[in-house]
Amino acid sequence: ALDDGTGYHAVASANANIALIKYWGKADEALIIPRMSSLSLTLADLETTTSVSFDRSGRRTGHDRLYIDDSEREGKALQRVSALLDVVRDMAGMDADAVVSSHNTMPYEAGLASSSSAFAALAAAASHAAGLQLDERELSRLARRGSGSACRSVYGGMALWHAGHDDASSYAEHIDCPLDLAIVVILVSGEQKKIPSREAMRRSVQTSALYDAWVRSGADDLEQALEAVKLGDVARLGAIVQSNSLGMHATMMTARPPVMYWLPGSVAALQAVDEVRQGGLNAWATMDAGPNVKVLTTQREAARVEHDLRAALPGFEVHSHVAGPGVRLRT
Ligand code: 2P0
Repeated sequence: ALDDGTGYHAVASANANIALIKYWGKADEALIIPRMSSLSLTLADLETTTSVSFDRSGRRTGHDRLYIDDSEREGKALQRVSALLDVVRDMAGMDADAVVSSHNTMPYEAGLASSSSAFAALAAAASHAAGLQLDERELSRLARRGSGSACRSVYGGMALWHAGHDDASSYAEHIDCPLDLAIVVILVSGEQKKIPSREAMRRSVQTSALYDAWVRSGADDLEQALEAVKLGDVARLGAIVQSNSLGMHATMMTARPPVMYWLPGSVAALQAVDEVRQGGLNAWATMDAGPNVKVLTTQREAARVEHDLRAALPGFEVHSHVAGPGVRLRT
């Protein structure tokens, strides 16, 4: 932390990650302990940079300030940031208001507004500004308190989030991957979703008759995905990834009331991915809490997959991403 005389300041960057084996549902809502372990790939280009300054000169007012892409935010966004800052203040035994400023550097209007990069960058900047020296596991646990998927963005490339059963045992770690994977994003819509993923997963857990079955098959999917990674078998990995995502969406569609993130363009994109794969390329679809389709492929094939998808889906933006770095402090 840099002490400029009035307070403590740090800046950190993190990249968004896409789950290959999904996290969908909490066992503990307050601590964000998931019902299942998950596996992800952190992506290049989709980056959040966040600065945190604790004001130690004035009296604590109990009000932090938050700026996202230079516009001040209040309400829910500020509440979630302040809640994570409270965890940090508690750990550091400090009581100071903070100013948080966050910039997203996305190469296009992503519609992938990911809390994963945001809370990983916030956890790193805030803990450092508070003078805490956390190791990667501790940082992953802290990021998890802000947003579950953020615990995986601490790491570059592939990460495995162990569900665990309490705060200490629920964290992510890096997984070595012999495959050079890439993700091609098909932008179906950049609009903000009407149902936040937090609410959507709660509804799936509480009301979908398929939920327990999905948790069981998810455990099996993870085991098989890790085996495929170890063997360097991208086709085997891709088939599991695609099926796992569809299973997650089945729990949403069977929730009451249902959660349906799919748009007509999502179905068109899924069909185009099938056609590209039938043309002989590795291309496996996965979807998150929104209408966009992400395609797992290899770095070697990414340009061709991108090209074929653009041809099949005129009017859709298509962008490919290689694996990106883990969280890092800036000076
Ligand atoms: C994932 N998603 O594994 C899953 C797949 C979306 C679909 O994690 O409530 O923002 O903050 O823990 O991490 C998105 O949910 O939710 C997510 P909280 P988060 O990437």
